[in-house]
Amino acid sequence: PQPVYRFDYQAPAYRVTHTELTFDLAPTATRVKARLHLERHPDREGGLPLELQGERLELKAIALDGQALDSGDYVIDDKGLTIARVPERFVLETEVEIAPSENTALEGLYQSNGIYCTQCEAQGFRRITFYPDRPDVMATFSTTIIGDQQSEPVLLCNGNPVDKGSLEDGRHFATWEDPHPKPCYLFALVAGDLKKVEDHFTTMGGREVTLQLWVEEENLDKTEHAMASLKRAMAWDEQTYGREYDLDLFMIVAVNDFNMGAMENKGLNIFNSAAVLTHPKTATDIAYQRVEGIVAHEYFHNWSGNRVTCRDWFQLSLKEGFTVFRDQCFSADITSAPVKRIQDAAFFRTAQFAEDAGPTAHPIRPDHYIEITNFYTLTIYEKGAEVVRMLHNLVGWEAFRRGSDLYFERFDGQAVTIEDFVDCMAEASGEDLSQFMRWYSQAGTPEIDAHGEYDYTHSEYHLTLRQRTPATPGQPEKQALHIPVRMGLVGTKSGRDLTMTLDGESLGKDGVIHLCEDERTFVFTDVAEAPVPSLLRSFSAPVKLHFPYSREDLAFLLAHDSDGFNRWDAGQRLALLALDDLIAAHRNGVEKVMDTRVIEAFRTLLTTSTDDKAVLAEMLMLPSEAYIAEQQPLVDVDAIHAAREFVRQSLAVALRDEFLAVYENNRSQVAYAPEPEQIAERSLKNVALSYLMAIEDEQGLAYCREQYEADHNMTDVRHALTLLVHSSDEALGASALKRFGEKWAHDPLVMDQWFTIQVTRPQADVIERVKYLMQHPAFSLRNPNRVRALVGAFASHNRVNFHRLDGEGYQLLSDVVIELNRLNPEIAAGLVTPLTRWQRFDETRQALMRAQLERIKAEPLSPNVYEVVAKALA
Ligand code: HT7
Ligand code: ZN
Repeated sequence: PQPVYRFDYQAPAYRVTHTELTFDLAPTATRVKARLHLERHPDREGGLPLELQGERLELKAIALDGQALDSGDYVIDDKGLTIARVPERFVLETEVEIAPSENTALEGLYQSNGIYCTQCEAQGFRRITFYPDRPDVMATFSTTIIGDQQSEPVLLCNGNPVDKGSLEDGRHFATWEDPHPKPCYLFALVAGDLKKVEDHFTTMGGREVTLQLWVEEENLDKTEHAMASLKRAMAWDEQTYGREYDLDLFMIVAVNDFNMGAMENKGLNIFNSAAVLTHPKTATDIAYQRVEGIVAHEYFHNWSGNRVTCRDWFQLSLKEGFTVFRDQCFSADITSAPVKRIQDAAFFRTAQFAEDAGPTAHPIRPDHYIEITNFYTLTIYEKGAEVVRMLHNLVGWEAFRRGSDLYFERFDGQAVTIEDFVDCMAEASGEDLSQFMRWYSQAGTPEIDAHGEYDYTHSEYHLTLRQRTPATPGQPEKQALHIPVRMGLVGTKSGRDLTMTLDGESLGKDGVIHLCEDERTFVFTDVAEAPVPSLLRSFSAPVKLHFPYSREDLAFLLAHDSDGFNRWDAGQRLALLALDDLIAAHRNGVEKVMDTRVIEAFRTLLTTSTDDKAVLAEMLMLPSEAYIAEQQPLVDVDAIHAAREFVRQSLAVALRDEFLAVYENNRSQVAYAPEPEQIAERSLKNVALSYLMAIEDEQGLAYCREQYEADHNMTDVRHALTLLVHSSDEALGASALKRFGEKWAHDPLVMDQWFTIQVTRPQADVIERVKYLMQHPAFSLRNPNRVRALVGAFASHNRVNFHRLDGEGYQLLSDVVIELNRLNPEIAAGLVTPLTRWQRFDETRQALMRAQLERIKAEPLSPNVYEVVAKALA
């Protein structure tokens, strides 16, 4: 497969001003008629051939300006249709046949549980009809859908419904018009037996918008939270960004088979059912929060993505980075801002840092790709959002908002670039952002080596920061980035933030310093007492910060830092230092000894009263095995697991009574609501229960059983069941697990949780369990949620077993990847990721992982899997 290069961009030779589509639906023989109103692009010369993309389409008819074309007038190959000679302005009519029921890739038009639905981003529309399938071709659409009255009573499309009626043979039709020009990746169609819940929203301009949520009938009782989230998101976008919804109807449809979380099609968002359905008995707090975030994210795309879209797919982070930033701020505003930041940063530092350090590392704006669906990555989304966040912090909210207004106004209805966005921010703020732009082109995680010294004689604090970014594939040399470091100096005597003065200017007690060169020393004057620096507050830049903190420094920051994020981070760093020693001890066969400073720090946390239970719960969680591994030059999965277990158990033994008290004080059983205070209590209580179960404490076990049997809400039930099933005595959880599986056999989203709980068991027999569960009637390789819940969860969240020294875990994953490569290349390419991260394992594991990658590479591969595997082996 050939790569596409960013610098090869050219405006399209022809643009489409209006698109008329007619779908005559049938599972194996859907007919799609297209009437495209085309004209030469003003920036391109005349006489160029018309090139339309099209894949897996059977052409049935073709006419230009009403004249049927001869087979000699055009060429069709596996990429599309080319007509050598066309006029300056013309109408092209085509009719093709496609087979939605055979579409297992879930791109284009497919059937999910009998429901017809589409997924066109990034390049799925070319599986529907011949079209210039690129985001810079924006047209108005008029679509007629013909379906069976019985099996497809509901016929939905983008925009507004304008006509409907009955036809012969039990068929009926609906016509929709979308007045907003859009690229074809935002096209959507849904047809099937769906039921709706309806609500309304009055926009700030007084427009009455009908909101509809379409689901299968049995899920009607799981829609309340998504609808409430949508209304909150609509109000937030008006208040925060001045963005108003622009149609009379906004629809969300839930489907079972979906490759990602959801899709922002204009006026008709299509959602993975897991990203929209909730009920206290079936969904955890985390699922509720995820639904809220995704509903908001897709809604926010109506402006950041749809009204203003991307010129080409290299600009993907233009819409995704900005929209993730917007959804993060929304969630922070309606839940707990510090906890949201801690959770986002913890995830980012584990998963995006690993991506940036691996063979598929790429800039936020890549220069080339083979398969664009492989670039829906944490780098494009999450690092893109971090960069927008830095921009926001650099220019300040008011200038950022002016820049955002300018961007939406200047580029409304256009397909633009990342420069266009950053230029608006520069114009609105007057800042020179030219160096900042490097964040978009340079891959890899910058590392800052910092050290500081207090000069008692002159009352100065000297802080030196040096930046370096490790080489990444194709980018051996790196340039200095503009890194904003938010910080404070915490006085060791007072325990308070000291006022910072830099170059004669006051930075206040919490300020930002800018590292723009390779190295710089910042001299703070009038520093009245020796401080401990609190650096990179709120994770102000997506970098790794190394500072030679002593354990005493970290315990001090954990107790005194005014920044909640850095208090949490100090605890994580303290735990990591203790874990380092224990990992070494395990490897050297030396007796493990617990660092009492960690125990005392935890004791203080547990016994000091706090209003912020959510932050406390986060502080009591140890760094994950994946994050610990991220810090190690050579990953020893067994030592990491053993060390972390040792810390958990030591803390539980030493602080058993404190954990019990926390559990007992936080188990109110009020009616479930996904509200921040309740979520915080549940989270704190369940962290305490995890510690008690780490030592299988008798009282803890009794509480755990009680919590499971009380069946109050899924958060508590799932947590208790996980602890029982993951305990060393398998019998403890066996009966509960069986009953859970029987009770929820009818609910695929709950069965996903049942699969995940079992395959993340740390005990050694789990691989057999994974294989066994793959034969379970509730499992299907064709459903991405099932694959992620079972195989994905095993490979990513059961590190000791996936990395088993006999290579069985690797073999299992590659078997699945090979099979899935034929069915759903996009999911297969994502699933292979853990195998591609072989570089920091021991030689034996490296060889085993590479052998499986070679085995996969020897297969006839989709471009998706090929690209990932080839990079991993390069
Ligand atoms: N913009 C959407 C991306 C998406 C997608 C991409 C490739 C293949 C399938 C997909 N489904 C959705 C989702 C979003 O970021 O909002
Ligand atoms: Zn998005």
